[in-house]
Amino acid sequence: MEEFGPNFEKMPSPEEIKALSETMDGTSLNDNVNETKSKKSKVAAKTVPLKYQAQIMMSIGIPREDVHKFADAAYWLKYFPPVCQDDCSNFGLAIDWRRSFITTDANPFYDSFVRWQMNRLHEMGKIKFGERYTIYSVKDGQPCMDHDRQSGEGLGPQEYTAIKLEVIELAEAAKTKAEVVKHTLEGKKVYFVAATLRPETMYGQTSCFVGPKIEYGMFVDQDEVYICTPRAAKNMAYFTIYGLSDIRYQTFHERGEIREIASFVGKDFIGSRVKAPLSQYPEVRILPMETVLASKGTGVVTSVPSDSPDDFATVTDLAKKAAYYGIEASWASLPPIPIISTPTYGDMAAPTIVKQMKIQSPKDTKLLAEAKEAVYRDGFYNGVMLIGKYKGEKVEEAKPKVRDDLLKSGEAFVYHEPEGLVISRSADECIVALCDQWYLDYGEAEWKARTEK
Ligand code: ZZB
Repeated sequence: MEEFGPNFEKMPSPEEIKALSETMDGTSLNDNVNETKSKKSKVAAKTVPLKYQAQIMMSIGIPREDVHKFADAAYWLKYFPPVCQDDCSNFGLAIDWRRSFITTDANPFYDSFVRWQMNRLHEMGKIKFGERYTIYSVKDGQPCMDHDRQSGEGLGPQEYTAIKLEVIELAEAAKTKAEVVKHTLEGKKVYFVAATLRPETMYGQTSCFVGPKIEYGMFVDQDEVYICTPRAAKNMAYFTIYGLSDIRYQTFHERGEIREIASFVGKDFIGSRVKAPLSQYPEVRILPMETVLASKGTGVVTSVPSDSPDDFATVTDLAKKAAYYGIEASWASLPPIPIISTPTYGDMAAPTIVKQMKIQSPKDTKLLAEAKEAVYRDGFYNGVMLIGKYKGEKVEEAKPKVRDDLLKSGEAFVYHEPEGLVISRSADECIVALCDQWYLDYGEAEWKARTEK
């Protein structure tokens, strides 16, 4: 125990840590040394900027002269189990340690058990290889799983449908900024890309929102140009794998290649005319929405005031204060279209609930969140389509069909991003990338049915 346990008496002095960091990259960590010393744990390693493994090890009390021993992977297995046992005993846990064992190939018995298990699963066709959407750090050039994260543990990829709204005419301010790239744009279609979880509501689009202060870019891919936030473009750039991917439904044919040809703020686009797929209106306008988050989706939000309380509150406000927002009232006044019938809120769920809850403005964020939840639940589980190819079908059934149609027609593509902010230990904001990997196919229906018998 003595030999392997952490020796807090021998904690490195601030000078030692400073000296170490300086020999490593010439920078100093002394501002954080005291804080580091008081948090001897993985948490400390995650919350203070310790850059090297050696520094993290010393911060948890491993003497400097022992750090080099960890270069041998087997030494980790020798060092940590007794420390862990000690901590458990100090907690007062009653554990029968006779049953403890190491679960790597350092233990030949356990290793042969895992080999047997893997070979069995392989024979049964349950071990597969292929492309999977994975949380990924571009800086590290590899997937970033829980242990590699500074924050965002437990978060996975979130899938959206990215709707392509073709530009008919850009607003003057955006046109001026795009003037210098006129030649690049020649012969290409330009699209605003809106991320949605509700593809079945696209029949009811009456406008499309951008955050007036948010930064957007124009990104080129072969014959098409996309307008979205740079953050979203970075995600889109990793949905393909060279030579392997089925790229029909993807953007950015070349992995990792992001070609931003012009940048804008949302305000530049206000008033632009676009074609919204499936909408009953032949064209709709780009309008401002203060509550659009730059950190979510593409930063472009298509507006369905019949079924989204946020959208209804925003267009109502915009129409009322058109002069203040510098828009024409008519741009925000296209009547909502009844697209889904719900038992609780009728054919115009969003206007109904906004009235019922007395929501006054888009700034009533708490009430709007409640309204959204209620309308979403009622629409998804109990709603029936009033329009389109799947008229009369339940929303739950129509949703994937409408989505497939949009993907097949090229009016949408699949978009993934992390469900929340994920930062790697190397301080990189992670994205979602399509990666080749081995995986266990436990979840599919036929397998479940067989094991449940
Ligand atoms: C069309 C639509 C029609 C939407 C509807 C909703 C509803 P959630 O569940 O909170 O993740 N959205 C997308 N990106 C942003 C952003 N950057 N900032 C603010 N809002 C954004 O919500 C997902 C929805 O949030 C998306 O689906 C999009 O609006 C919006 F009838 O697209 B939706 C009851 C909701 N109805």
